[in-house]
Amino acid sequence: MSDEKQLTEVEHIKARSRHLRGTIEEGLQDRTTGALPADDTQLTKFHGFYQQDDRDLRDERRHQKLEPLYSFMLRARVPGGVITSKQWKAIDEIARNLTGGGLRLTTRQTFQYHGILKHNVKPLIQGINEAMIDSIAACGDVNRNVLCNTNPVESDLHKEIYEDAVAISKHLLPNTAAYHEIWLDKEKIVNFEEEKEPIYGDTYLPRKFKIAVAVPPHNDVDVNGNDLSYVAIIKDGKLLGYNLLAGGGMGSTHGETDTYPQIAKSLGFVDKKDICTFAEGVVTTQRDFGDRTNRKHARLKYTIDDMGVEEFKKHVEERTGVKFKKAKPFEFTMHSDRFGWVENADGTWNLTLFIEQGRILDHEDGGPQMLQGLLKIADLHKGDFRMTATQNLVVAQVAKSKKTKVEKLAKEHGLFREDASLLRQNSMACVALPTCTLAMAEAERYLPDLITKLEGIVDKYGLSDQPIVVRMTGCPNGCARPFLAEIAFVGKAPGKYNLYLGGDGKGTRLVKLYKENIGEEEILETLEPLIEQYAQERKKGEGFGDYCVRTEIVPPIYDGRDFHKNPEGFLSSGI
Ligand code: SRM
Ligand code: SF4
Repeated sequence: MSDEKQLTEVEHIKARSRHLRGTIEEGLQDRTTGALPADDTQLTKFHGFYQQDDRDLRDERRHQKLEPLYSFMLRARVPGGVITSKQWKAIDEIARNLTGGGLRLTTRQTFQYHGILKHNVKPLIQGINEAMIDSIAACGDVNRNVLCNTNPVESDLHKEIYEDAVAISKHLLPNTAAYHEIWLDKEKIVNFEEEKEPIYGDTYLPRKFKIAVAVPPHNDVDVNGNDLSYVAIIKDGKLLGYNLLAGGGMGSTHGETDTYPQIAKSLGFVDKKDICTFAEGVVTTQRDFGDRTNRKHARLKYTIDDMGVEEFKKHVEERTGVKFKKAKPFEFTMHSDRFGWVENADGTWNLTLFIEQGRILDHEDGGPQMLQGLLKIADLHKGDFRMTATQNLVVAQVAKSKKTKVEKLAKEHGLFREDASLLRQNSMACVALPTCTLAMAEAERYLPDLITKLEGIVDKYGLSDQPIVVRMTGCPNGCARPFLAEIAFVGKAPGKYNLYLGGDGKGTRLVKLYKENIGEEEILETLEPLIEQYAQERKKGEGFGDYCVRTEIVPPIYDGRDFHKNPEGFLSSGI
């Protein structure tokens, strides 16, 4: 347990928050500012929203002696990313009426609204709740949205696994009534001391916590970017149980080598009946042993690396009263979504749409009317929608008779992008500017242009049929999981990025820094000869990241503790 004196300020805010209530209600009433009191902005995360300001307008507002243009971003909690057509219509209406417009699909299978003014936060939360969607625990130091492989009805097994993901999510929800009191006007609990948080305790977790459920061979949920992952073990069409992996994560800080992205470590196999017991065991071990004195060292990956896997397992087993069994073999071969149509076991069809950087907008400049297109599809479609962990959208369980109409609508509204190259389809960027308070460089607004330039190079060397996983983030927090890509750009300063290479295209190996702090010209000058070499020298079926490792352009990194090391004999790895 951490020493009380050294606890971070956030720990104190949580402790005195009366289970996440703070003074959020009072702050909402204050119309003299568009902002909330600073302490409450830590607590609102647990309710699913962040205070932001438009960074494009900061200087102008400062010159005009105005406070920053504050608004809020709200993230919904949608385990496994499944939304009915009826719910889609409701979230669309809210986007039009109460936000800055549009929706943003995230890298964790949910959606965000941006640009919500303070007085609209409550009506918005009430609106999504009326549609049976909530935002509690979408952010904050608790377990967040549980990811699940996106084609859960492709077979009965997928459905069963999706239901397991939902069960884990429910089991780990905070118990506080604060959300219902503040946003849904439910009766207030008079004596909050009697309100118990049996899993989290009064100060919740030391840091955010993330869970994914994967169905091999698809690693579409990026198990290695999660604190805890369940990998379904299937034999002869039957779900035997899950291998558990723990301690994955992406966040790091430039120049601080004791922070690093990490690959999850194997804990062992657990029976299906024990999935929630083990989720609770891992979460409470992290609750009690995670570092509450330094938020940069507070994620589960550091708890496990400091304690050692065997010791960590021992603590979990003591709490659960159940032992881990020997991990069973599995293999991932795919990292990305499968675009286009796929038939389900029940004869219905799933259509995976490529939504570039997850942004769904009705463009003003005569560009695609994406929101409208999806609304029309939701009107006609009786199945559901599934958000993927790579910011794309599946129109799921489409009746065979509706396939042609759905496809036509998707094409007419820029949602079915047959022109998108494989490079583009496999690219992903985080939100970054203008809304993200932590962004050091552009990502979502810039990557599409950079991809166009990279497409030129890839085409020139005859590699347009080669999927290469390219990811960009505006800072090293890693929201688009760049450290698991084959080529990663991580923002350092406006227009400048660190270039990393060497992921394996399956999300099971980390990238390594290749060049630091470079702008577009140098990015293209660096990558072109490497891509040319790859085109000439690659082995059959060899991906770009694997080629970079085989030819020792970068060393292979399977443990984040090696992320900053520079082994001798490797070209440029010491940059
Ligand atoms: Fe993230 C913080 C956006 C997935 C690691 N992330 C943020 C904030 C809230 C900035 C802030 O704290 O003020 C960003 C809001 C930007 C905006 O304007 O919307 C933000 N993160 C996102 C999203 C929307 C990126 C996207 O383009 O889709 C993703 C929302 C996921 C969701 O629906 O829950 C998102 N963030 C991730 C992921 C990927 C994942 O979880 O699979 C990671 C890396 C995995 C991990 O957690 O290790 C990630 N976000 C972070 C971190 C670094 C955490 C760390 O361990 O150091 C921060 C900063 C922090 O927590 O202090 C952060
Ligand atoms: Fe913001 Fe950095 Fe996350 Fe991008 S990676 S959304 S810039 S915190």
